[in-house]
Amino acid sequence: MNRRNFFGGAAMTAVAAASVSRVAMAALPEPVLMDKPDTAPPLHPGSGRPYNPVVTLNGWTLPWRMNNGVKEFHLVAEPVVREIAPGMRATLWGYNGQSPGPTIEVVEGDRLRIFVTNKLPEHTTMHWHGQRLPNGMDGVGGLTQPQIAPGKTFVYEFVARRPGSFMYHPHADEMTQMAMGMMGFWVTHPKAKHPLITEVQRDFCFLLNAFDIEPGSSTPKINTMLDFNLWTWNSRAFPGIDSLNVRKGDRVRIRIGNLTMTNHPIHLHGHEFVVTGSDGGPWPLAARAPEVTTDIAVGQMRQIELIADEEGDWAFHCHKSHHTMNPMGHNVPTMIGVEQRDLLKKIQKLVPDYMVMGDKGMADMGEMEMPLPDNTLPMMTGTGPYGPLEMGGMFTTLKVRKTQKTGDYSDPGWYTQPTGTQAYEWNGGLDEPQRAPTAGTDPAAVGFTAVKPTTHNHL
Ligand SMILES: [Cu+2]
Repeated sequence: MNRRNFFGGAAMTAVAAASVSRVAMAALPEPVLMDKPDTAPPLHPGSGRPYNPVVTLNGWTLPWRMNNGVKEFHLVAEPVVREIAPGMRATLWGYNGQSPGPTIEVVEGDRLRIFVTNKLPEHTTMHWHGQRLPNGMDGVGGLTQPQIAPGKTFVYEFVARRPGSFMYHPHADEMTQMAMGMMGFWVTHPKAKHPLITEVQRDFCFLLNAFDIEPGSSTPKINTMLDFNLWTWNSRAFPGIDSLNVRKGDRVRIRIGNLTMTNHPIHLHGHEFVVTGSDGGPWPLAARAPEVTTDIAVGQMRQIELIADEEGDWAFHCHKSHHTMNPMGHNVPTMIGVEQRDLLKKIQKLVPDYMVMGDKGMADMGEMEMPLPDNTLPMMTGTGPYGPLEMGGMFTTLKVRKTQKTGDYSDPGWYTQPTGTQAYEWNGGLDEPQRAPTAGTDPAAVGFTAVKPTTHNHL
């Protein structure tokens, strides 16, 4: 965080009361900027109503100031450089130094004033997705307000009327501005105990987004509709996405919003979870059921909750297998089972560096040391304690540890399985597997031990 511009809740109130004149207090809150893509620790409120803060995966929460009982935030729309994962940086548009912008956390009933300054080369607006607010604060350029021209600042004022998980994004040249990374998370905490909102020990949030950036370049192709090559969580791709680190027994909430152009079935290993709410608010108990995967459609938000009672490093990812890959060619023919060796000799006479790919599958890609163009990521990457993970994109892990301290979000490293609890290689003898005979063959003649026919056996 930029220290020069840092004003947390309590610090801000003290400064405002002690030394700042009424004129200065009436001016804009100085924008707080972030220069790193790391997961920031939770920002505990120093002023206003108390709440349990969220942790934004590879993101941060925007500090505010209190001004005569109104919470004031300042968002600056601007070009940013975002590290997608170590080795690749993207030229995006975002807010306050990053894409996505900072998470805004408020409490039900809070009176809000949000300054939005446009430092982009074109106009923009801000739409507060899912909020109950006066129509003129809804941020749809041309419909509810004039556009915010470059260099101008607009003010949005409303009361946070209902608790839940929301997001913000422009409603101006939307296709371009969202494809460039303009979005952010919003959490409205309940002001008191709520019958449908459980207290949790860990509360994570992130947005699903996607970019199409040609290897060797850094600016997204904004006209892409479906064929994106970077599937990201908060503009980070595996192995750039931090793990979600929790203590065994914690109740964990994960809030997810989808601002891509397709749906994402989000899947967690080793635990069941319940969808407890969406941008529509907390769900009635009768609408909740145990799941291990939940589909999040475009423009939707889901809150999932689980008790993290199984120790280990549990994969947490989008179940569309192409979304756990980094840049790849989708037009490459499948070569499984194709004998390429004779062809290889002929090609290598012309192109000595030519490599045969994928005659046994694509797993070799996970450890292949191929020269890449500048500024892109390997298609399958990441290394775990037992070798290449062969993943990319929308993939990370939920790390559950007995030893993780309350309030500690740091990465505990890789899990060591207790002796006797890991899959192992079989070194004993193996009989030839029995296979069903083809029709018209005498089972005895091919060594097949006939199973006594039952009503379900049509052999
Ligand atoms: Cu997906």
